[in-house]
Formats: sequence, structure tokens, C-alpha cells
Amino acid sequence: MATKGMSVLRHIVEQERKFPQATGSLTGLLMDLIYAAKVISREVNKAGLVDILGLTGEENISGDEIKKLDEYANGKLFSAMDHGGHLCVMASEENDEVIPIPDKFPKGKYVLLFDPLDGSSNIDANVSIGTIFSIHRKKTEGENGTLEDCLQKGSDQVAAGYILYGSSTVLVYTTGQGVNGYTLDPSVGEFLLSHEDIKTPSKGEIYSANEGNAKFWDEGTKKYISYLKEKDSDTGRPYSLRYIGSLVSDFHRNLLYGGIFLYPADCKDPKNPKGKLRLLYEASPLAFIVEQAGGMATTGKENIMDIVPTELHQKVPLIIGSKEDVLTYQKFVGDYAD
Ligand code: AHM
Ligand code: MG
Repeated sequence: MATKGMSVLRHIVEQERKFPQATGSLTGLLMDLIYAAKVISREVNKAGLVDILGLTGEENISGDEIKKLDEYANGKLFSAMDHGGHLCVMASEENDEVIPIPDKFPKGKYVLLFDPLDGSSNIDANVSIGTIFSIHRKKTEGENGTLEDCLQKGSDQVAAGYILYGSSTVLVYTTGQGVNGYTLDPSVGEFLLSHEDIKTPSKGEIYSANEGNAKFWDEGTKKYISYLKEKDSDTGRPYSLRYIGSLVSDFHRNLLYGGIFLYPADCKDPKNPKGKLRLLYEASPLAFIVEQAGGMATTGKENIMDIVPTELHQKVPLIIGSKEDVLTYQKFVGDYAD
């Protein structure tokens, strides 16, 4: 039985014991990820000090080149995850191709996909940003993982989660047995169980979208957003708009409070014909989490979890959140389909 305040490591081990056939490899993988998250959190927290400490030149005091935080996070995740023997391949939003596990290290049965620092354009303004991860089982033969191992649909995920670097650093993840959240206690350097068995409200009062793009949206989306601005029959008030522009933050708030996040296809914007967000690093992992919390994720036409990826950096419209809200959105899109 989980107790608030329990360390994430203990909680993971207790969860693993429920599966006598488990080898401990997923636990090891998650522990490596948690280590990387703590290091990234430390760096994100001192981002504003870089100027003061005089480290903004071409090189830092040890002679290393100063990297942008997203590059730093990308490198840190790779170096924390490459040697544990749990992974056969990785893929990152920051890399064009799949990332092999170096020959010198043993290979494992899992595949890791990640967005190392989502929303990183917000860093300079101290806005919360996050890391998103998705874990699959290797499906090809042979020791090394391949592109095919990375191109798996969301419903085949073994685990998914995110780390939100906000007023506190919070880790939220699922292995398909519900969703739990853990807050980093900096005084002990440990994530402690703070949000046990998260369930998202079935209907929210918040919508989150970049409404500046409204003229590019399809008719159904436009009509749906107008509908949210009418008096809601349950509350007697219109929905509130909350949009940070940092997916993990927008998603986390809506997960806890209820609501709907929308990044629809910008159908008239040639740059974003399928929206902006990536299936493998953003949409699929958050879809797994929201479903485990009782919510839903769709493109408007199909469930995000059912999409079979064809490309590593495939983009999809993402409409995600409270179930009733997402179902209502789908109805609008269906009613206004050409
Ligand atoms: P990034 O992966 O380049 O950081 O972009 C993803 C971010 C998301 O965090 C956020 O939901 C979205 O871009 C915001 O986009 P926009 O500025 O178009 O509203
Ligand atoms: Mg991103």
C-alpha cells in the first residue's frame, strides 16, 4: 500500500514485486531516468544564474563549451541511459536519427524515446518546462534496436512519464497501473510520492490552445472553441482559457484540475499541416498518462494511442484531457467534417 511521502525508488520496487516474473530491468531503467531528471532539474534551477556567474562566454571555467539547456538535457539523458544494459536503442526529439547504444555497453530489451526539454523557448522567462519520456519493448530480433522498434503505437507503451521543472520539480509516470506523481525534495535529493493514483476530472472548466492560430483551424475546432465561450450548462460560466505554451505545464495543470488542451492541425499553415506536436515524444506518452488517469487523447478523428507511426518525427494534431471534453470536441469535428 502506497503512502504519501514514500520515496519513488521504494514505490517502484513495491510495484515491481506485484509481478513475480519481472527481471528488475524496468526498475533499473526508471532509476537511471530519475537520476538524469535530478541532474537536469539542478541545471534548470540555476539557469538564471549563468549570467551572474559569468558562464555565458563560449567556454565555461573548465574549458567546456557552454551548451544550451536543451542540448545539455539531451546529452545528460543519453549519458545516464546508455550503459545500464536496459536499452537497445533511443530516440530523441533533438536527434534526426535513432540513437544506438554504444558497442561497448550491453544491450537490453527496452526502447526509450524522449523530448529532453520541452518548451525550452520559455527558459529565459523562468517559465516551467519539462522532460517527456516513452518506453517500449524491443520487437525486432537481434541485439541492437532499430527504427522499427521506435515506430510503435502508443497502446504498446510499457511506461511513459514526464518531469515538470516548475515551482517544484515533479515526476509523473505510469506503467499501465494508474498514474502517480512524485515531488522532488531538494533537501534529500529524492522524489517523494505526492500525488497518488491521479484521476483527472471527467469534465473540466479550462481550455488551453494557442488561439492566435485560430484562423488556420478547421471549422469544427473553431465552432468548439466558440461553444466553450458560451455559458456552460453545468457551471453557468464559460470555460477559462489557460495557455502557458509549455506542453508539460499545460498538460499537468489540466490533468489535476480537468480541462482540454488543443494543438490542432493548422490546416492552412503550410509549415504545420499536421499541427506542431510530435507523436512519439509528446502526444503518445501524454496520451498513455491521460488514459490511465481516466482521460482521453485524439487527433479529432482517431485515438492518439492507435496511430501507427511511420516516421520518427511525425507530427499529429493533439487534443487531450478530460474525457467528456474530448468527446464533445470529437463530435464538433465530426459534425463539421467536409
Ligand atoms: P518544443 O518541443 O520546440 O519546445 O515545442 C513544443 C512546445 C510545447 O511545449 C507547447 O505546447 C507548444 O510548443 C507551444 O507552441 P506555440 O508556441 O505554437 O503555441
Ligand atoms: Mg517538444
